[in-house]
Amino acid sequence: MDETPELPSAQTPPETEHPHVGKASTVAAGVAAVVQTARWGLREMGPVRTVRTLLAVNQVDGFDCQSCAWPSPNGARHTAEFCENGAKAVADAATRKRVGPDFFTAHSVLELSRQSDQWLNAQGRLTHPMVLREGATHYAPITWDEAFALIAAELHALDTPDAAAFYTSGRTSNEAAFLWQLFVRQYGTNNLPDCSNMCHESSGEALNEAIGVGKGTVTLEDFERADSIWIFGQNPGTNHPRMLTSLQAAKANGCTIVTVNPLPEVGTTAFANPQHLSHPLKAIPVLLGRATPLTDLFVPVRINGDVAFLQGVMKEMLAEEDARPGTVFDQVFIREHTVGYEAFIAGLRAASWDVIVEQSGASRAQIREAAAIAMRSERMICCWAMGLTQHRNAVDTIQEVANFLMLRGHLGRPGAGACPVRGHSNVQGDRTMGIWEKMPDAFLDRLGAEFGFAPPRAHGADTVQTIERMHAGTIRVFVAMGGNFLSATPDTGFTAEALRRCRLTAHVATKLNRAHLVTGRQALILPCLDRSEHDVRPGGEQFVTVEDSMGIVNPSRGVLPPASEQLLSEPRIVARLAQATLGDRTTVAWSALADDYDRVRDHIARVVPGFDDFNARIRRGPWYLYNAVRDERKFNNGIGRARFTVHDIPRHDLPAGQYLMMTIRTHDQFNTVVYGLDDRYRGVFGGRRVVFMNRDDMADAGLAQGDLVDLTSHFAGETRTAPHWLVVPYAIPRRCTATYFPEGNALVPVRSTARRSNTPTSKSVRISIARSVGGAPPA
Ligand SMILES: Nc1nc2c(c(=O)[nH]1)N[C@H]1C(S)=C(S)[C@@H](COP(=O)(O)OP(=O)(O)OC[C@H]3O[C@@H](n4cnc5c(=O)[nH]c(N)nc54)[C@H](O)[C@@H]3O)O[C@H]1N2
Ligand SMILES: Nc1nc2c(c(=O)[nH]1)N[C@H]1C(S)=C(S)[C@@H](COP(=O)(O)OP(=O)(O)OC[C@H]3O[C@@H](n4cnc5c(=O)[nH]c(N)nc54)[C@H](O)[C@@H]3O)O[C@H]1N2
Ligand SMILES: [Mo]
Repeated sequence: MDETPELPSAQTPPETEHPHVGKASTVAAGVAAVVQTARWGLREMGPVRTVRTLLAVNQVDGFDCQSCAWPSPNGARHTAEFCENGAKAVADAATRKRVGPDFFTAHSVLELSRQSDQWLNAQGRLTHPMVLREGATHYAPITWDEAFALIAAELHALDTPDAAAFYTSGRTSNEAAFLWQLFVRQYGTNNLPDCSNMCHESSGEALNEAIGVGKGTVTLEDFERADSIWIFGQNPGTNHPRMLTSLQAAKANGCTIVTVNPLPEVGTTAFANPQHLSHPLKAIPVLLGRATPLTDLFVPVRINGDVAFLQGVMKEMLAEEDARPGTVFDQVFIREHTVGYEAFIAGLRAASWDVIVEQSGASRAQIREAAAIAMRSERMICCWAMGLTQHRNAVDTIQEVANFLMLRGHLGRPGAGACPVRGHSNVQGDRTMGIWEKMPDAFLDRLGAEFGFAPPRAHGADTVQTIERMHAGTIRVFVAMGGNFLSATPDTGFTAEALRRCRLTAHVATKLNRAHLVTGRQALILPCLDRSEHDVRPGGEQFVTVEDSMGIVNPSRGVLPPASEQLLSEPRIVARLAQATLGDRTTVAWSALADDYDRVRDHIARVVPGFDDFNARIRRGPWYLYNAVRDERKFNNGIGRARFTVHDIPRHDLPAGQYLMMTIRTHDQFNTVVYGLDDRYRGVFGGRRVVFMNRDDMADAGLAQGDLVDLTSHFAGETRTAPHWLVVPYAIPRRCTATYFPEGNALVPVRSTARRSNTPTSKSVRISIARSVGGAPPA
């Protein structure tokens, strides 16, 4: 009988204890956040290092926080310019624990794969380049030279450069990203998938067509001036905590805040600013646990109910405009700066109230109240994140937000605009630097001219296409600059098969993760410096730069000694890989660039628009990149005008027993990096394998809190099942459910993606729920 050897597990193992459902925090941040910050810092770094490290975060002469992309204030910065979750991210990188060769000798890959995601990350910083040779059970040390030679040999063995893919996660600095895409294009492919493909790709696609800028159009100063801020599909209390400070300031200036979300997320309902603890008077309410209620109107939409809701609001506004022409819509802006208004209005008239109310999940009264706020708002900002970008019709939804802004001319004037809130701290900068599988020709022209070569023009593979091509055997070498391609991507089982079919998978990384364990025939771990660490090169002490969510370019300078002497910086890793791979074929002075990042910036200044005089300017401090919509009310989308677009309301006619599932983040994780097992704002403690359900749906299905269920997703006639989830009753609309990312990813079908942006539909998965039978794993 044939014995198939056991493969390393692509999933975190079953939890040994059930999560415990307790009282959710009623206030975001506050004293608890300060206590948590200290706890995480001390646990990973000890007292001296904690103080030293945290004081450098987001300071102009320190390093950019590794967590989210929310901007730091332009003027005076607080001594503590970070949040609880930023502190977790910093502590996670600055930890004193180490994963070196001994660790890999002691544990086989199979054994490591049986540990949880949290355990893997908690072992510490990677210190040495490691190789998993064909057939080996353990990673073994390898020299940097051998590692680069191995990748180069595998790349040379391919029939075409398009049989390799080069992934980027959004922590990569501008300098490293610029070199990375240059290397990849000199090698000969545009296969540059990135985390943005799973994140704000839909925003870029929608906005580029609608308004000619693929990014947001507001600054922090606009936040202070806005009279209404709308937050769609975003959980800032957990994922962008410093945004709460901006919202609180806006509110103090009289701004009305509308939150549109299936869940009443605590951050947007009640916030106690921990920065006020250093101010005797302001500290009193914080210490008493008293909070500023941030949201004025909460609209509990159904999952993917946003187009229906927005059309309802705009239909109310249209009725008022019909009654008193010229008083609601900005007809001058519409006439002078837009196209498509007539068709758009016809579409609104045709939309049915029954469908709007049923599909949005919002009541007529809520829609009317929202419309009243919109009609009196002179300066409106719309924010959004993954709750809008990860659906089949995500691009439509975001264009509906653009329509909403255009009606009253809220583009290109102070206090108003679009604010897609970015995730990773430099995901926006990476795109600006050319990390995209389909960079426009104008960029490729300048890149080619600067370095004297002909960049490939055929579009490359995005993240989902990379998975499909690895699975089909047409992409055979996978190299990642950061991230966790196995666990962040959809369809974990399928993606694991895809990775296993590669000849080589290689990861530049700071911490161990599951993508290092589910590998190609051979695998490499290439450990790099973290942003918090000194980077000393022959050209002196180096710094890098990042671009935040509002298009501000910031310097970032490490303050800690490197976690190991073996570590190389990301720019240096790229340079040495390029030299090993391209040899005499290259037209780039790679080692000179890696010795002095000023030289990289000089190239960037000539290739990337808006970076003229980069070196001199960054030494004067952070600056705003030019934004045609914000700065000049110009719409460079080919027609020179903002474009109204008409969209159908998506219909989710779920058969009995089926639900929509969204996959969301807890308060104790950064994407696939699980720091802890609590989600204190939602009252879940000590575990992550839960499914949130509406109480009435539970009653109809005969389920009670604490029942164990199996979840099955349904797509295009296929099913995928993931066993053993604990049912948790929650304030979530009927027929809507939620699980946590990345555990829920096994249920997201790889081919279920957003139209046009090809982003996995991680927030709309159709599932059915069945009581688990047989052995429940947790004891
Ligand atoms: N601490 C911490 N910070 C982070 C991250 C992290 O993991 N941890 N991740 C970073 C990254 S890469 C990103 S992209 C951002 C992510 O930031 P978020 O987008 O806030 O993250 P999610 O947890 O995916 O939350 C999505 C929110 O959308 C809501 N939602 C889901 N479906 C819908 C819908 O159909 N309509 C509406 N209106 N709402 C919906 C959910 O209830 C939830 O509140 O955060 C960044 N910052
Ligand atoms: N179901 C579901 N899936 C999702 C999402 C969702 O909401 N639901 N969200 C999607 C989104 S928005 C995103 S952005 C992606 C995230 O996808 P990724 O960016 O691929 O994933 P991360 O978990 O952020 O990557 C963590 C790893 O990055 C490495 N790392 C950390 N810092 C550095 C560094 O400075 N340099 C290098 N080289 N490596 C570093 C560490 O080894 C760590 O283990 O996931 C997507 N997947
Ligand atoms: Mo993201």
